[in-house]
This record gives sequence, structure tokens and C-alpha cells, in this order.
Amino acid sequence: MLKRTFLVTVIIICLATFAYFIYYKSVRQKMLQDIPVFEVPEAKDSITNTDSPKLEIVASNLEVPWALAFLPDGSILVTERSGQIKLISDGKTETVANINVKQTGESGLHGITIHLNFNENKYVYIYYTYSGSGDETLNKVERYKFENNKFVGAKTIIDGIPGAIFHDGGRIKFGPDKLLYITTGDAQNPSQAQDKKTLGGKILRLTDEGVPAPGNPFKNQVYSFGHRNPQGITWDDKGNLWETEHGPSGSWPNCCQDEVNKIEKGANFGWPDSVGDKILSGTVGPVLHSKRDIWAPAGLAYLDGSLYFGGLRGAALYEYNTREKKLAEHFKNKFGRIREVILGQDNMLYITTSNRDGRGSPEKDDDKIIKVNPALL
Ligand SMILES: [Ca+2]
Repeated sequence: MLKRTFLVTVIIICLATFAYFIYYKSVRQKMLQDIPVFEVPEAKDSITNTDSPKLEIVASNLEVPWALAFLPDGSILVTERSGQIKLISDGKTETVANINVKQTGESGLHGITIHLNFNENKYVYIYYTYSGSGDETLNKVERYKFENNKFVGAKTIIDGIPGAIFHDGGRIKFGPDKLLYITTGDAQNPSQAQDKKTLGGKILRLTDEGVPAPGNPFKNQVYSFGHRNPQGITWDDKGNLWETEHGPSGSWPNCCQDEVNKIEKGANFGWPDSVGDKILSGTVGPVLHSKRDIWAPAGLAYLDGSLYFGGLRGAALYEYNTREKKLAEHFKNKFGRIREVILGQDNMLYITTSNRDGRGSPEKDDDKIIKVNPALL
């Protein structure tokens, strides 16, 4: 009798899960059909916050787009984790480089950014994972010239950043001080985040030529330390550096608690000993964290008092209003996993899906770059 009750319960649970899955897929497909396809605007100056639609698809059928960089002419460079760099221009997508990356788990081609004087020097910087000697997994930043739609003249900016299947960091951006900031993960070796002499579990700061920035706190590349796997950085209108970072992935209390941090030069952000509200002496706690929820936060952008960041596991675009100290959730489960979030020259947010990264359920035209009008959120 007991056996039969158990069997019936199992069958009911299976049927309910299946029905929910079918319902969820059909609802999401319907929502996606309502979004217009992106058309390149005739004059950028004509865009205001009110005459751009809430959502536009900029590109589809991408493979785990990790980071975006905007060129002065309005075209977009996008990295795909498996090693391609694509150029999106006038509505067309073209592969312009194939980088020889080591793509396992989370590793591969990650960040991309252009030099502040790109108009003159055509420099583009990328961050990626590769195989060192033997089985060693490493990350590095390289600089190329992007001329005639080709990446030429590779120069190593920094090498020997510890890598692993997971926790490879990888966001790179120039700050308002014209210096290059690089986020690195602990490469599954948590204690190295506390070692100021290693490059793992850090935010690094270099000149555009790859020299440790003058004024760095420890006279090396390190700007801040005690990070687990920082995935997003941005600056607010006062020049403060903000960062998103994944919390631990064990079982409670050693899970969840994904972080948004306000970065201070030379500060210890606590990993692995300080987690969530447990903030040990000498370490700086997060401005907010996800408590028992999991965001798996990625790209980070700032506009008009709000920090916007993508949620991979959270499958949402999060908005933290720094003035009201309130967190909002946009597009929950609408697009699936959200990775990059970056502000365009048109003050629109550009977000990427990450449903083909092995942890999502991709639609047939995933992954996408979606332009979001923040004024209509
Ligand atoms: Ca922390």
C-alpha cells in the first residue's frame, strides 16, 4: 500500500514538473515575439530616453557572449567565450578574430575594452584563459590593433593570472583615471585571494602599457584583494569603483550571499573568511548581498544613481538604486541567464543572454544582445 502511494506521488510530481516546463517555455516564447528587431539609428544625437523603445534585439544566435565594447562609430565588438570576437555593425554580425583559448567550464574568452584613444591608436584589450606549459591553466590580457576589421600585432599586457575551470574573473575596463582595471578570480584556490603577492582573487590596476599603476597600494599590480570571483566593475558619477562578485557555492551558511562591493584602494574584501554579514576585522563587507538568494551577478553598469547588473542564476537584470538603497528585479526569467550589462554611448543599457553556457535552456535564436531603455524600466 505504502509502495503504491509513493509511486503515485512520484508520477504526480513528474507530470506537474513537465506541465510547468511546457507552460514556461510557451510564455517566454510569446514574450520574445513582441520585441522589435534593432535597427541602426540614423543619427545618434536623435536618441533621447523617451523615443527609444523599452527593448530591442541587437544581435541573435551568439554563443555565450561574455563582454561588449563600443567603437566610436557605434558598432559593437562582442567576445564569445569559446574564442570568437564578432563585430556587429549596421545590423550585420561578422567574426573578426578567433583567439586560441582554453574553454572548460567557465573559462575562455572573457573581457574586452578599447583604449581611450582608440581613434588614434586602434588598441583593443582582451582577457582570456589559455593552456600554459603542462596542464597549467592561466589567464592573460593582450592588446591588439583593430584595423581593417582584423586583430593584428598582439602584445601581452599581463600574463600569469591564475586560471581554473571555475573562478577566472575576467572583466577589464579603463577607469576615470585612464588606468586599466582587471578583475581576477581565486581560480578555486581561495587562500590566494588573501595573498597580496599573487594575481588571483584581486582587482588589478595597470597602465595602458601593462605596468603596475603608479600609486598602487602594494607597489605591484594589486589594487584590492580578498575577492572570490569578481565579474563586473563600473564607476559612479563621483568616480567610486563598484564591483559584483559571486558568493560561495556550498550549503548554507557557506552559500549564496552574492556581493555588490564599493571598492577602496588597498582594501581586503574578505574572501574566503568573511562571507555575507560575517565581516572579520580588517575586511570590508559588501554594500549589499543576496542573503539566501543566488544572483550569480555578472556585468555591471551605472546610470543616474542606479547600479545595473546581470544575474546568471538569478535570470534577471538587477537594479540597485544607490540613493534609495533599494534593489529591483527586471525581466525575471524573461530572457534566461543575463551576463553582460554595459552602458552604450547612447545611454542605453546593452545586456547579453548566456543560455548556451551549459547552465541555461536556450531558445533557438539564443544567445542575444538586447538593448534596454533604462528610462522605461
Ligand atoms: Ca567579500
